[in-house]
Amino acid sequence: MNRGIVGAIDGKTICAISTPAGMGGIAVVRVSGPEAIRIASSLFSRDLENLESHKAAFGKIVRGEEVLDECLATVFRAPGTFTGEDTVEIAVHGSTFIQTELVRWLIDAGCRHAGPGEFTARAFLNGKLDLTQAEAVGDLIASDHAGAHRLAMNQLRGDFARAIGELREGLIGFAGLLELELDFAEEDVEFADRSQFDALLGDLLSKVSSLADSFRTGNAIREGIPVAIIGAPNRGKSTLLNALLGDERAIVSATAGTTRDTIEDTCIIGGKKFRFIDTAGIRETTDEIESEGIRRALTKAQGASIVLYLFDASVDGAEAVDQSLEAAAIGPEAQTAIVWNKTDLAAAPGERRDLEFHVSAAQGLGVEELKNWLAEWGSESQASDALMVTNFRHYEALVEARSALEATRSGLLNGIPGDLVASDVRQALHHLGSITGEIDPEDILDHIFSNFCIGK
Ligand SMILES: Nc1nc2c(ncn2[C@@H]2O[C@H](COP(=O)(O)OP(=O)(O)OP(=O)(O)O)[C@@H](O)[C@H]2O)c(=O)[nH]1
Ligand SMILES: [Mg+2]
Repeated sequence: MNRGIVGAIDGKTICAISTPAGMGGIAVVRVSGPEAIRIASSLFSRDLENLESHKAAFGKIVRGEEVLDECLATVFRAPGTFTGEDTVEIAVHGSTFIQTELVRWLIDAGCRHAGPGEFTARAFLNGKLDLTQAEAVGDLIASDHAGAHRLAMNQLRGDFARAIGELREGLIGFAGLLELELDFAEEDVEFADRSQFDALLGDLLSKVSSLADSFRTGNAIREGIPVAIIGAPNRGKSTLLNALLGDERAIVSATAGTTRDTIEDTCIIGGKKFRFIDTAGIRETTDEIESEGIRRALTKAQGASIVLYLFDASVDGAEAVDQSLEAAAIGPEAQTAIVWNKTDLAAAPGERRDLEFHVSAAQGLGVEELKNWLAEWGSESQASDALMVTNFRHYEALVEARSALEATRSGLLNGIPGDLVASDVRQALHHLGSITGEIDPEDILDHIFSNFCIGK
């Protein structure tokens, strides 16, 4: 049987290299479990067993006559440790040989090699972290810009878990009232006031909904705010993509219809991550492949937070703007900016509108101004300290909880028997609990921790 990481946790002392694979200045090997201090001490030139918690000792890794390295060993005593178990962190010189040899010696001395995410899984099982915090550890390690870092820190601090906890409490209170009513059902009394019920439920629903809806923004912060670059062929979309990225990412040519598929890449502007999407030029065509490219371009524009609609100052007239915007039918969710390109060849025609930029993508003119606006837009859209869902698993659970709550509400409105309504409430509780791990089907836990790498 294939046992997941949570099922495989056996109370043994585990060890693993916790720094990235490969050679470095130093590397840290982590040992955690009841025998951690004794085993580490048995390979160390100095006694670690009497070392105070959170103190480091400088010494040598030795086994008999063999000396492996000079290193620093830090002792952390349970329960005040990351995993909640006795832990020793051994900082050795970062040679791959020393690292793997030390792990081998530790295993010979009685450790078991840690599974993926096992340190964090132990922290969760020992009540040091809830599930959202355990996931935040992974997000924090993966964060590559300020926005993602801030979200992971908020989640690690437990803000999100607290909000979910409050929702669960509200729902448990609601379930209590409902059960009270069920108990008295035979006596044909309606115990609680149904309008009060509905108000309570409406409040829970709107909170769950707004959290679920925050995923769009939260995900944009983490994965990059989607910015679609669209326009007719040859307007310089690919040239602009390259200028924004500072990289020759897309092919540029004077032939109309050069870009056929969508091309995406991210870059960080003003601490915000943006995901730029270059698309096929929009025009009437009978070419099957090009048509598909245009369909994709319009779909990307629909899903983007920002659309940069490109025009060519040397060929397009002012009237092209309204015609094109109307034809593309971009929804209200996207912020559309007009970009007049090739202003090195001709001045942009017509009155200047709000949110209109004049650039020469080929010469890099005006691109800085466009970037500044993007950075500002990013800061404004993400300024709120409101809680944001960034994790797909949480989003899914919230959507499930929302539909269970909706079923509860319509059940109550339509006079469905109370025990059926109660089962919807239980479903909602189950989904909310799955976010923080207050229910514990092992498969959910395994799914989360198996996405971690060994050493976390
Ligand atoms: N003079 C001038 N030429 C430009 C500028 N930007 C792009 N071009 C030229 O315009 C032509 C088309 O550029 P692309 O970036 O391939 O245009 P595109 O919109 O991606 O075109 P498709 O992929 O065919 O839809 C190329 O020859 C570019 O060198 C500019 O700012 N000034
Ligand atoms: Mg192109």
